[in-house]
Amino acid sequence: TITNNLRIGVQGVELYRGQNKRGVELGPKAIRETGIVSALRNVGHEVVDYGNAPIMEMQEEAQVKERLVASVGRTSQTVHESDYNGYLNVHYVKQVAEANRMISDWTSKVMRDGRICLTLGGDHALGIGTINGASQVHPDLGVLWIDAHSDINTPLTTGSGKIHGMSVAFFVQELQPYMTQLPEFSWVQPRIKASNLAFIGLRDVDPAERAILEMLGITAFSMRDVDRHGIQKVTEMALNKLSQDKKRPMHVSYDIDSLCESIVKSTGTPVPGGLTLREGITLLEMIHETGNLVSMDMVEVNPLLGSDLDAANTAQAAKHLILGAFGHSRGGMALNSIPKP
Ligand code: HAR
Ligand code: MN
Ligand code: MN
Ligand code: MN
Repeated sequence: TITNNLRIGVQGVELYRGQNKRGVELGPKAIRETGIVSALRNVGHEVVDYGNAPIMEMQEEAQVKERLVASVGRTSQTVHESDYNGYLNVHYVKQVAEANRMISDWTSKVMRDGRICLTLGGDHALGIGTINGASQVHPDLGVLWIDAHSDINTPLTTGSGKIHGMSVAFFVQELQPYMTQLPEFSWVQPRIKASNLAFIGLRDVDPAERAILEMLGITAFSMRDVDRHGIQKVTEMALNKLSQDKKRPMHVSYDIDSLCESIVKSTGTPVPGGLTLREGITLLEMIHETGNLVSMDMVEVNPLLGSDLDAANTAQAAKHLILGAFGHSRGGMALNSIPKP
C-alpha cells in the first residue's frame, strides 16, 4: 500500500573523487538548504537526518573548501588527476573505494532501522556504496538508473578515468567476468542481475558502454525513447521489465544531469536535450505509486558551477524530484494525509 507516513532516513555523502570538479561535495548542504527534510515531514513522513557520512578526507576537505569559498567567493577548479598504478587509468581508486565502503555500511544500517534511505550526493560513484548496502538488505533489489550517462564503463573501457562513469559496472553480476577486479573494491558484492537494472534518460553513451548494454541485454531508454513514447509509457515499460509481479524492492539512483542542461546548469557534465523537470517528477511519482521504493540517491548537484541562481535552481529541482518520489501531490494533499500538529 502507498502511504504518506513512511519512515525515511536521510544521509549526506560529500564524495567528489569520482570525478574532477570540486563543489559536488557541497551538494548535500545545498539540497538540505532547500528545506527538503521539513518538506518531507509536511507530506506526512517521519524523517531522521543522519547527517553526512563520516568520510574523513572528504569532510576535512569540504570544510577547507567552504572557508575558501567564504573568503574568495564562488570558485571551482579541476583537481589533480592521479593514475592507478601507472597502468590502469582509474583515478582516486583508494579514496573512492574507502568512501564507498563507509557509504555501504551507513546505507544498510539506515535500512535495517526500518527506513527508506535517501542519500544526498556527492558524485555518482556513491551509487556503488548505496546499492551494495541496499542489496545487502534486499538481495532481489531492482535498480533504476536515471541519467544522461550510462555510467557502465569498466576500468579498462573508461576514457576519462572517472569512477562516477563506472559505478554501474561494479554491481552488475554478469559483467564481472569482463571486469578488471580492483583489490580496493573487492568487498563489493555484485548482486544486481542485468535483468534487474534499467536506465532512463540516456543521451551520452560511449561506444564501449553501448556494447556492454547490448551484450547483457540491459533495458535502456534513451531520450529518443522518451520523445517517441512519452515519459509515462517509458516508465511503465521500465517498471514492467524490472518486476513482472510489481513486488521487487527498488533503488532509484537519480543523477540530476538526467534533466535538461537548460534547467540544470549546476552539475559537472550537463548534456542538452534531457528530461524536463515535469517529466522527472512524473517518473518519480510513478515510482512512489509502486510502493516499492526502498532507497534513493540524488546526485551530481554542484553548487559551485554556474551562477548563484543556477545553483539555487538546480537544488530546487532536486527538492521537487525528491518530493515526487515521496508522494507529494501536485494536485494538493488530501486532508487526512496532513500530519497533526
Ligand atoms: N562516459 C563518460 C566517462 O566514462 C562520462 C561519464 C560522465 N559523467 C556523469 N555520469 N555525470 O553520470 O567518463
Ligand atoms: Mn588520467
Ligand atoms: Mn551518473
Ligand atoms: Mn550523468
